Order: sequence, then C-alpha cells, then structure tokens
Amino acid sequence: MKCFVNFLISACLIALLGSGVGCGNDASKAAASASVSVPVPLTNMVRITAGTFQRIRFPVTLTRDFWIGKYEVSQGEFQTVMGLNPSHFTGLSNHPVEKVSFVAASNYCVKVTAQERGQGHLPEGFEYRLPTEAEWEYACRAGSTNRFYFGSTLDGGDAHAWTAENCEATTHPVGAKKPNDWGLHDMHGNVWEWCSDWFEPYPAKPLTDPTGPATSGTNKYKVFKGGGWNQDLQYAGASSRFMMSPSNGIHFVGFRIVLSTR
Ligand SMILES: [Ca+2]
Repeated sequence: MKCFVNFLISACLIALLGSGVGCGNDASKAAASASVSVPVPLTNMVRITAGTFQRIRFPVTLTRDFWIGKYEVSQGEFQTVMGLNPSHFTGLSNHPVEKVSFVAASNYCVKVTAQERGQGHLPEGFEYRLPTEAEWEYACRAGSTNRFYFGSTLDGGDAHAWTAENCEATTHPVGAKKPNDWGLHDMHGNVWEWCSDWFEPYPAKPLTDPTGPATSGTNKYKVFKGGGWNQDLQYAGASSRFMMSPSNGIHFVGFRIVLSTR
C-alpha cells in the first residue's frame, strides 16, 4: 500500500513538473494501469498466513499466504458487481447472497478481479477466486483441531453460528455472530459456502496445497462447506462437506472470496 501511495505521489509530481497542470487525467490513467508489487486487497479481506492443519487423521499444508473475506458475500455486494440478485430471501442487502450457483459465484470473482486489476491493485498472477476446500477449512479452524473452531461440542454454537436451532428458517445479516480467532464471521452457519474443488472422497493421506480432482471425472458436483440456516449445527463442523452441481443455486448456499495467486 505504501509503495502504491508513493507511486501516486511520484506520478503527481511528474505531471506537475512536466505540464504545470498537476495530477490530471493522464497521471490518473497511468496510476490505474500501473502494476503493484503486493496486492491492495478489498476492504474486509483478512490475510491468512501459510501453515498446516490437521484434517481428521492427516496433515494438510498450505504453502502460500492468502486473503479471505471476513464475511460471506452479501446481497448488496453481489448486486453492485453483477447488477442482479439471485437470492430467495431477496431485498436484504446485508444478508448473504444465496441461491447463487457455483458458476455465478465464479463469475463474480472474475468481475471483481477485472475491476481491481483495472484499478492497479493486483500484481500479475493474483486474482479473486473461490477458496479451495483446504483453504476454506484452514481459515475456518483458525488453529483449532476441534470439530468447530469454538470447541468440540455443540456448546457455544448459538454465539457463533446461525443454524436451524436459532435462525427461524432464514438467513441473517453477515457478521452478526462472534468471529473465529482469525476474525472471520459465519464460517459455521448462515449460508453454506462454495469451494473450488470438484467433489470426491477426501484423500486419506498428507496433502500439500490440494485443489481437488483436476476434472470432475465421474463426479459432477462442486464442494460447499460450513453448514447453514437450513440444517442443525451438528452438520456445520469444519471438516463436514456437501456437494451440488455447479450450475445449480439453492437458498442455503452462498460463498466468500479469496485473494491469492492461482
Ligand atoms: Ca457460512
């Protein structure tokens, strides 16, 4: 960020000395097309440091830092970027967008990437995208080895998660429940969240930077994680997973975004 600010100041000085008209359109265009050495993330992106987590019996190692959304993507954010709102519980701008397909969620990431690249906020190779299943679970656990980031039993669920026990059969504003230790809200409950992996049985061995099967193969479904308003807390554990066709949207599945290299 500091480098980018310094660049802007330099661009203004060059324009001022060269033309005598200050930081005008030409300088602004030059700044917008400039590449930065580190990403300038959107507001409410939380940086996650690379590391290892224990997924049931085997370690999973992530070798690259990444940023992940502090909140699920809201209806208002989706409407602003895509110009439409597919949600079942419509007209609730601070609730998570739902009934959004994997394809539509991916398109949102592509459009945000294009916008941020146009603003000069992304170094070459960085993009907004859906999290891998491993990135999602690592971020959800926030260092915990328990079933939930808040513990190994259902106690404490009401403070941290909107699930069937407390949600009154609807979504709720993002961020209303307590976050995990890394500051992420609604990792358990509110809406389930799309991940980028094709679904197959999770490999029973140590893994490094897993991205799931390269292609769908015989499987035709994408993974989603974390439980939602439609089911009890017992189904919202950090390692639990479910799947659906990437072209389908349903009123209990939404997403959050990651900023990283591919
Ligand atoms: Ca969620």
